[in-house]
Amino acid sequence: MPQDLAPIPELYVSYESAQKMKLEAAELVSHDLSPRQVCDLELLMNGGFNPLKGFLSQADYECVVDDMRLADGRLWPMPVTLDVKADFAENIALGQDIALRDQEGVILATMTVTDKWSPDKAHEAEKVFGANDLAHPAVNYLHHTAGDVYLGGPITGIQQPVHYDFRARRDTPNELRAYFRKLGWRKVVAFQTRNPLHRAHQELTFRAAKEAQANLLIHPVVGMTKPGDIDHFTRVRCYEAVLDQYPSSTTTMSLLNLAMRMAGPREAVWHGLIRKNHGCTHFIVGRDHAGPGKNSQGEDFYGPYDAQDLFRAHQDEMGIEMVDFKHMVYVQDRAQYEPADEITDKDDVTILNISGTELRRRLSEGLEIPEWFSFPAVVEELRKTRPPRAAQGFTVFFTGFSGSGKSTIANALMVKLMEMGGRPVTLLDGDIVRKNLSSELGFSKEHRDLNIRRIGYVASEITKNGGIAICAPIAPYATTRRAVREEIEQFGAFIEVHVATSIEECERRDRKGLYKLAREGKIKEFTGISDPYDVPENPELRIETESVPVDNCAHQVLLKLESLGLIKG
Ligand code: PPS
Repeated sequence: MPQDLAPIPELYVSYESAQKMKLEAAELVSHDLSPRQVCDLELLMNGGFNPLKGFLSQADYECVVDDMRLADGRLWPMPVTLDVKADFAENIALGQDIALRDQEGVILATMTVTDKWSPDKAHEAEKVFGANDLAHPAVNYLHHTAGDVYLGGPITGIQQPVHYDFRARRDTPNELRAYFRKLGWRKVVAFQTRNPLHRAHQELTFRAAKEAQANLLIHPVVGMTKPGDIDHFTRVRCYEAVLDQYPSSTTTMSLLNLAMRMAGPREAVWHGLIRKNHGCTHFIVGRDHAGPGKNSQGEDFYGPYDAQDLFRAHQDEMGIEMVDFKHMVYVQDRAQYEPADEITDKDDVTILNISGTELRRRLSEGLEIPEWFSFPAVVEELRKTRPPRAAQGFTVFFTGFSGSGKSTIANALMVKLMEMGGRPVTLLDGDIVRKNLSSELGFSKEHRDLNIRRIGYVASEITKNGGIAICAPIAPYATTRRAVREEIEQFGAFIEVHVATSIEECERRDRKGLYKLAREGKIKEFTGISDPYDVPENPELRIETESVPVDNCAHQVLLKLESLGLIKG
């Protein structure tokens, strides 16, 4: 397929016009873009999403959802829509210009609103992602994060979103096109990735380039990838370490600020169109390209080669050729990587492989990662960001009735952990938090939830930064505890400890005299007396305190932490 390196249309106005527009746009009603919308807007403005000229109109949206095409018939597999809250949309009239601001409030673009509609999200999920299943990250986003109304219309670009990181590694489609022109790269094969590169990837990308007799563009996504992925800062440092492994001047790397949707086959076609816009002639599509993991039934959302099939069916129209991914394995006897399907003496040689799960296990337990699998510099970076469990931050979250003994046990645990040393320890006790963080809150469901979410936020920051957070609120609602768990588990372990002292025993002890007042109706909404408590169903640990000394209760927690590998005995 012929390479096209002529400049691609961008949606930016000239510098002078932009200065003028910026002043005028300050008067417009403005929409604060979500992180995903900032990514989308950048690629709209710089031509990465060519031929789109703005966020999709309703007619384009409906055709894209149902047929993977714009209303004029051109191939476009992914709805790129501006979702907003219904109350914001209510005050927007068709034909009105709005300003689009980034998260700091900088005006990046204006949009003339030509369309406004409430999408059928379940239908969008079925058609675009293959199932209306919340286990799919983009379906979950659609239902739980995206606004209920979509606005469509053409964009006028004022300025690019600002990036402070890896600036020299970020290129617009036109910058890459100019680079390829300058170096005379007539064929370029792009490799899309959201994971660190190990030796197998280096081998397969090198082979793909050789096969297509092309130069190689490592084109990692640094916008938004699958929740739980390794952060892009670490990944880019890893990619930089691997770049030296390619023959010099055959390969380059550029960062793509795309917000992925993990839409498998449709996403592969989308990725191909985006790379075509960046001046590439070939694109590597692997097994389960942009796969979102398992659905709520524990099955894969897409077949392993669905993405390759859909890409192949459209590649002529797209003008970019697929290079299918070879599954590379390490043949120990020959000390080299080979495509699994080309090994004819499988029974006579030893084939080695380390899966993603095994790699994570080795990292979390601080075990060896062999040189045949990855490059020492990559492993070093990964070890920094995924230290062994015994060096990671974690949260111990006590829950139970007032007077159950949470604070006493939490205090004892804190002292024991401080005696052991190694990581900073912070205690977020119910009473302390209510004095310092939540002094204006009462005990309604809404206020209790807010209180627990604040504790969860602070604990997640502590956990992220390698510390130990010990929380000891009542936290009566299971859904709120679950939300806090999810927030914290992105960064480290969450150990829920149910201090299971019965309400009768708490009332008998009545250390603060509150139960008496609650019985007399002088304190309202008192947990266990006049307010509910959801007993944790599957806490990591349940402690009975009635005839067990505090020291022993704290010791039970320590034993649990030890068994989870979070502390060393
Ligand atoms: S919650 O539900 O998690 O937000 O509660 P928490 O922040 O842990 O605060 C509980 C402490 O506040 C005192 N207190 C009450 N508890 C329960 N219900 C009502 N209505 C209430 N009013 C005041 C009580 O002393 C709790 O302290 P602890 O340490 O749990 O005994």
